[in-house]
Amino acid sequence: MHDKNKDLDADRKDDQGGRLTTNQGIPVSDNQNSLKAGPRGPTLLEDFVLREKITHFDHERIPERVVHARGSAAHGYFQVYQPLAHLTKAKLLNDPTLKTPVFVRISTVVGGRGAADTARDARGFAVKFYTEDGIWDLVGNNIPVFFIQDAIKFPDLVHALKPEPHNDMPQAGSAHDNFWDFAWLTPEATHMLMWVMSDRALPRSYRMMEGFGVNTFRLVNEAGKAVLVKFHWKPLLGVHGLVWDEAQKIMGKDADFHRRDLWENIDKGNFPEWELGLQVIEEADERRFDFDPLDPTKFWPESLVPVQRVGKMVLDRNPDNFFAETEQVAFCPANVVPGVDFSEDPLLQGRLFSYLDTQLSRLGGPNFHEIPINRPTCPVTNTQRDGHKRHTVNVGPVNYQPNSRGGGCPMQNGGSGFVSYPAPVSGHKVRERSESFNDHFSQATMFWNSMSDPEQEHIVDAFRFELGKVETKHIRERMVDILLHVDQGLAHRVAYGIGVPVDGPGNDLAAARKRLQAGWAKFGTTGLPGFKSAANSPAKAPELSMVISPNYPKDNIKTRKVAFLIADGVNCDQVHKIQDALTSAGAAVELISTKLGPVTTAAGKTLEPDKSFLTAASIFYDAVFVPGGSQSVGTLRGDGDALHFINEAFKHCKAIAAASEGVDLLLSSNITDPAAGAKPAEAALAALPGVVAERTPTDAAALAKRFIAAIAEHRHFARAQKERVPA
Ligand code: HDE
Repeated sequence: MHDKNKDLDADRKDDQGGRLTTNQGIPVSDNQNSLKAGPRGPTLLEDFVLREKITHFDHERIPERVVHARGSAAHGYFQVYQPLAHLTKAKLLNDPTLKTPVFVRISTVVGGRGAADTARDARGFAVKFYTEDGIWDLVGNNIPVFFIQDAIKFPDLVHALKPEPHNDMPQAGSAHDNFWDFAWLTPEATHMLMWVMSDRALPRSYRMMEGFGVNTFRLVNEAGKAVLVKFHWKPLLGVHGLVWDEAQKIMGKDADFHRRDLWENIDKGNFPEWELGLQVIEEADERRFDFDPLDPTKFWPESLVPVQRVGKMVLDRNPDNFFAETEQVAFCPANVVPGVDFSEDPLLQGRLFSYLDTQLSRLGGPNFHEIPINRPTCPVTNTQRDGHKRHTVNVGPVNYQPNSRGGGCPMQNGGSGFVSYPAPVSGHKVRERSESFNDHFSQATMFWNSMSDPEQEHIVDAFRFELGKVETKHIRERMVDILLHVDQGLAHRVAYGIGVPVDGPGNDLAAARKRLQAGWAKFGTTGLPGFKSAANSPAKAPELSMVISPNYPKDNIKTRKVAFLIADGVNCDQVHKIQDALTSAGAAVELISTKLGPVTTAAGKTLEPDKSFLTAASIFYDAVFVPGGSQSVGTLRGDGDALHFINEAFKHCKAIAAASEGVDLLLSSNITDPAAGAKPAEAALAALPGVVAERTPTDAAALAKRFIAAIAEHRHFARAQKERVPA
């Protein structure tokens, strides 16, 4: 195996134990005082120690990425299960003994480098494979479709999404007039809007999130036969989301929520794993579907094109230095190895140009491939030389080709090098969109129809939130017109929440279409949609739902976080037994109390809380347990933070367990029985979905088992009562 980490060892440097020098190696006598003309006098220009230090500091920042500025990354490896010679000649996809090193960066798209992790946004999912044949960058997102069909629209999309130019607000979010103005004038964005308004845009963890290559690529085998392919990353921990209220609160209480989660879990040895999935369409079948496989606003339903899981990626090492690795890494979808090739997807074609171009200025010149994290693990030999920040000292006089002085070296590889797939191309030069890209709504409707009730509810709330922040009335109205083309029920529910009147169901669609078409014609939307309805796509695709999909198993609680609320007098036996059961099932438990410092249990023993209510909140946990102990629960019942903890966990539909007197804390909270619309009696409380409440627990193992089953479900949306639970 090529080992990227061994390669990086040459560049790793630990300054511990060394003597302080300048960058020129000159020993520094005093790093606390600048050179002055007398202790109270002015600083002298000759102070090269001060000048070098300040100058270096002044230039420590580089421009942040124009999109995907905020990200976290990790090292790992990829291994294929079986040779895929029938599909591709890519070596890493043909040798199951080969562990190909990877560096993966996951990012938000819109926010700046210092923005918060849990904003509503797509997430970038960029994988750099260091293969024997050079770098392959699979630069994807956690959403399989994109807003636009043609790269020429990308700068406008990003301008509209980013903070507005006059006041630089809002940070990291799309809830503002510019974005929604662009959205109604860009009907091809409708499908992706559905994804971004869903809980997919609020991942619980980067480790519990899918990745997609989005664009269509080709795989090419040794015989030169090509297929069209979509790449998927399927997380083995399942796919889980936050809810919006929770995500917003986390933005304030821990802006680094996802970054911390990834870092801490890799640190603890909980290495995240994803399986690589392939969807393959034979070139002969390219026209068989009611979507065009080259259209990046469409996904390929798995019932039509199944996903084959072909290998596994494991992330097992945190970076050593955020700047050197995570910030300086440069991904580019144009970096492909023999066996992988591009399709004519017009969005991909534009991307092939953009990444190298932006990196030239972001990383300061044409030699950024020499930055250790970007350096291939295989040899790099060519006649490209010089330029800003060149590190390699190329020796010898020969820097041209062909040459005889150097014996013709470096030699071309001919057929064993990267040979572009000879896709037949013909046509007139035109600025046009293919007719086959014209249906902008059918898959948005399929997405909506595939959601469970709570997921639909969340999408409605998200549209109401985003459009509720839009101040320009006609933008809100036109977005309702767009949603009428997705689903009339959706449109009516959104319209109700944002005060937009809509015509009665049945006769409103034609009027909406007229209004939209007039607007699109007036403001320059090209490629007017044909409003085709899908012919051979299924009405629903179960894989779209995070709740219903069989792709996302809910059978374990590995790496979930559970809070135990304790105070002096807590039942220590219950704490230990439930804690042992949960940790044996792979969860992490944290003890939370009114303050830090030892808690004395009812049995006179000592427990050390991990956090106090000041530094912990229910939003950081997947579930909460209240052990018994009358004194402990008495204290917690008198503590607003403890009651809020329970209310909030209930409101966010998380698993809640209580034993013995712990049940009283639940009864004192604002937990509401959704059926009765009122506080439940004790018997009804224990029957609520996701609530395990036992006044006289006889068998801790049985209680833990029920609790574990409730946590594995992730959320219990059946009891959603957000209006009634103050939290
Ligand atoms: Fe990117 N994108 N993008 N993008 N993109 C960048 O490259 C661009 C698109 C994606 O962790 C930039 O080095 C264009 C789709 C990720 O470093 C830039 C178009 C998808 C990352 C750029 C797209 C992506 C980027 C900014 C339309 C999902 C972060 C900084 C034609 C498949 C990679 C940089 C990292 C970054 C251009 C559309 C994913 C400006 C022109 C679709 C994950 O070059």
